[in-house]
Amino acid sequence: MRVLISTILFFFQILSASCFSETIYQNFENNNGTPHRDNRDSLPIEYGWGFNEAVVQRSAPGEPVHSGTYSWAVTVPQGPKVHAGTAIISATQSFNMNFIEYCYDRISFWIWSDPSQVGDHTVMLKFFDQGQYQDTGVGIWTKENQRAKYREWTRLEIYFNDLPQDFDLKHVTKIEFFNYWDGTYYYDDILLASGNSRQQEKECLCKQKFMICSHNNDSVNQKNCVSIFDEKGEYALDLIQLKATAFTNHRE
Ligand SMILES: [Ca+2]
Repeated sequence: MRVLISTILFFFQILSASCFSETIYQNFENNNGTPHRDNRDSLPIEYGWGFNEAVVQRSAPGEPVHSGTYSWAVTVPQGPKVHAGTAIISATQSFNMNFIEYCYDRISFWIWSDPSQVGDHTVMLKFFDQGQYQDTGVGIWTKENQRAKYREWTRLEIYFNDLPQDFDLKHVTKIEFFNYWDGTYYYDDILLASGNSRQQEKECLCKQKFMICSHNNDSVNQKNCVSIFDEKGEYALDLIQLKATAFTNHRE
């Protein structure tokens, strides 16, 4: 009987430790679950990459950071507009993230903007899934009242219901950011969010039997932190299996 009670208590503790209210898509910090890239012959490392001549890297000391130690610095060159940008991968469930639409209704992010055209500007996010939008993605501009303020941190968001009905929110491979004007931009704290309180969010996730990783919590081991349970309590993704192929199969 004592063994049974101990066992029940053990699993209760595991369950308590496994439900967190915060879901980070990417915050660019060290050891946040982002898979390490084995081939380091070119920069940048793990967190994302630039395209069409955009130069990207983690922020250097003294550059704008919203929280933690690093943000993501993007320099968009002069030239054809809206063609240069950056892809960002998620810290956990990389290249295959469940946005848990039952509990979250938007993605939010912080941006520090220094465009060549001085002023406040909207930002485009492009979403890619493992279904209809695997190759082309779908681009959504932030609303008119959602503009990155000139040279100060601004929180912007995109609602999931602005995406097409057939976009697969359970299997998101990556998101990309585009700015209309050339200039320098910093991104940080990209999060899945809702209008609910932290407690409501936590209850929703636990009800759905989702485990969200918190890399600041020592009680959760690294293996659990890079994996997620589906509704049946089984692993939806094992990051360890992805490590070998993630960057050869999915990078542009
Ligand atoms: Ca950060």
